[in-house]
Amino acid sequence: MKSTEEALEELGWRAFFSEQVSVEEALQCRPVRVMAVHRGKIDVIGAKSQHSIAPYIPDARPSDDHPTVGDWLLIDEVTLQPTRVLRRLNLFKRRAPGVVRKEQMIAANVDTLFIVASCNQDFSVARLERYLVLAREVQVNPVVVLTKTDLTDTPDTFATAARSIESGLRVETVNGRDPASVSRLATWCGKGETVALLGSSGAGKSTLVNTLRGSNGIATQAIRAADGTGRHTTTGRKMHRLIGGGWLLDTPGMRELQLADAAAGISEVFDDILQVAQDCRFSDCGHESEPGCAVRAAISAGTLTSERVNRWRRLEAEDGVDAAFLRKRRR
Ligand SMILES: Nc1nc2c(ncn2[C@@H]2O[C@H](COP(=O)(O)OP(=O)(O)OP(=O)(O)O)[C@@H](O)[C@H]2O)c(=O)[nH]1
Ligand SMILES: [Mg+2]
Ligand SMILES: [Zn+2]
Repeated sequence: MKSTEEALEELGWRAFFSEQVSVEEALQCRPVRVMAVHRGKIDVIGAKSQHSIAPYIPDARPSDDHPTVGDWLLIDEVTLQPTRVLRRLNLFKRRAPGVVRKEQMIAANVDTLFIVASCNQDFSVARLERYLVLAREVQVNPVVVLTKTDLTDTPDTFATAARSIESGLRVETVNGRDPASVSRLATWCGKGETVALLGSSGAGKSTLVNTLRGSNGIATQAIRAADGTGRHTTTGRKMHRLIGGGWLLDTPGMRELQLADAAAGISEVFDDILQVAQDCRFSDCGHESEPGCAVRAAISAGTLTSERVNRWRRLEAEDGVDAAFLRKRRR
């Protein structure tokens, strides 16, 4: 029979988490991992049990202390009530859509992020860049997965565009419905590994999960919406176990990913521009009409494209507004 430790490791348990649990705590509580979050209930799995429990932690504040999918929780052995969320390896968040500036947790304790996009008119470098910023911000290994290669004659055009975002970026092209084609993604889905899938609605996230699991258990979009934007087929976030022992975290497609506090991620993804900008004559150069602007010079010389520079400025501006707002609120 499997030991408790082995069973936990298959769920993604590792020293980073066990080191947070004191001896006394271990006597009264057991660790469980959050598999799904519903309204008023969360599904958790431990070494020897699974439960549906209330998600509320007494006195948890700020709201980040409440559990999200992928989290490790300690629950009371007797009452099964959660006592605390263990410190996270990482946490994916976004700015909640709408006027109110609120952050929304997407997933925690992720080893690899599959950024899923399809090889068709929905493909957008700007959108991939946003997801990549998110991955770099929380220091999770990103893999761009381009689906629907069977529906295009030129999958390489899409792959080349994606690779140009960042040198060394891992980009895989697949037919998401073909097991042989998606099998190379298994590299990231080994025992105890957690992979989160993010991307627009209709990109093929749930299809990938189904094919990797070898089942059609998850509902996927039946008919493609005529306007190409897609309806949301998946509505909740949920972890799915693979035969190989990995965990896939399926999420609903987002119409728009609004970054929250992503300055570090932006600098990493757009490092090429920042390098050039160091040579601008003024350290606070706005790269508009200032004399001695190295960024504009690079655009003229063809070493940077104005499209990429514009996308960078848009993200910087968005993030700047956000950061200023947060500073004000904290004060
Ligand atoms: N031909 C082809 N169709 C695909 C491929 N991947 C996904 N599809 C189809 O595209 C549609 C959308 O796929 P889903 O897996 O539901 O997309 P999703 O990303 O989970 O969408 P949401 O749950 O709404 O966020 C479905 O009809 C799939 O069958 C692919 O590689 N090739
Ligand atoms: Mg889906
Ligand atoms: Zn400049």
